[in-house]
Amino acid sequence: MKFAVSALLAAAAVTLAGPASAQFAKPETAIKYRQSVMFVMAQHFGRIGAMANGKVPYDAKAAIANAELVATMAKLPWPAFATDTEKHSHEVKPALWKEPAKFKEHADKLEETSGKLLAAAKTEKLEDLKAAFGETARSCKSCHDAYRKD
Ligand code: ASC
Repeated sequence: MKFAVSALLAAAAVTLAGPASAQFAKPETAIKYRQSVMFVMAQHFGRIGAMANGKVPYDAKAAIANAELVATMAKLPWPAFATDTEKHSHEVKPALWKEPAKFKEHADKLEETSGKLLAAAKTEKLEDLKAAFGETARSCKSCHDAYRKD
């Protein structure tokens, strides 16, 4: 299992450095894919945030269902930041392609924190959910601050 996970991570790292054609029909498809993933992830993350911030009543089952989706979506965007999407990307700072190791640290951090978010949701304790939501939100923000133009 450990081997399978590291093999997958190694494959992801290689894909990130390569062209979109490794997985997508064309660079524009990769961009649409990663934006769609981020959009869906934000919807489900936002539903957890609404509970964490007391805007909607805490519902442990809904929190778990949304956290499962966030944790799954968090694994998906990275190969879609393929090198040949750079010249089509108007929303990304060029630093992303100049420092792939740093970008991968951010990606790994989101996968880690969203995994913790799911574990926290499963404790069915609102306090755990709040803390893990905050930690995950900080990992979203630090990557956006580093690489997203706005
Ligand atoms: C969201 C969303 C983001 C992050 C970020 C966290 O729900 O759309 O980009 O959380 O705001 O700081």
